[in-house]
Amino acid sequence: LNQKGCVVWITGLSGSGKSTLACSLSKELHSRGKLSYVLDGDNLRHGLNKDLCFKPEDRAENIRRTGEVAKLFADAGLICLASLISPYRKDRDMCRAMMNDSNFIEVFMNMPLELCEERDPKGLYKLARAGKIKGFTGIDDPYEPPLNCEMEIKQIDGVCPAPIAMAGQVVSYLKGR
Ligand code: GGZ
Repeated sequence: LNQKGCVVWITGLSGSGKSTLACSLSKELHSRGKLSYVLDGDNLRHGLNKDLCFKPEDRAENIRRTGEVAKLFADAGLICLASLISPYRKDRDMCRAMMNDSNFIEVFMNMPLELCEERDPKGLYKLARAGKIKGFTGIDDPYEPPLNCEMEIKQIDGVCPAPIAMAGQVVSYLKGR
């Protein structure tokens, strides 16, 4: 296996396209003969992290556990793609601190809240606006954007890059390091 493991940590609001990027990136890496594994916040909350809710301590624990698992995958030589809102800077920095800094690539899905809310794939923003979900990130819970992330994905002239283009950006970055 001619590859060095690492963690690509994808952070951003609900509906910003984290899971879409992770999925597209995993396909792109596979087509290049690279082994990857996706750890998706929403999925992990059905198993490993099903005892956790969304208060700050629980989000911190969600991210800590996922970081530890991601590190194991990276140690095994895989490119681990972790897609979690991970709204708090200190939680993301804790994951970075768990591993060799050069093995942690933080990717910020920098999409405007308005876009995420308009997409609202699961209708959660609507529920949050109606007060039926409390502590929803971006509505009545904070999101702290990264200050020093390795990569940022954003709209160009108001247009969101296609998943394949976003994946291409990350692959180029990975190749360059
Ligand atoms: C944010 C919430 C909440 C609240 C449920 N705040 O877009 P989704 O629906 O499919 O993914 C979101 C998921 C967030 O899980 P994470 O593990 O990524 O969050 S964190 O990193 O903050 O621990 C969203 C759904 O769960 N969801 N309630 N209150 N997102």
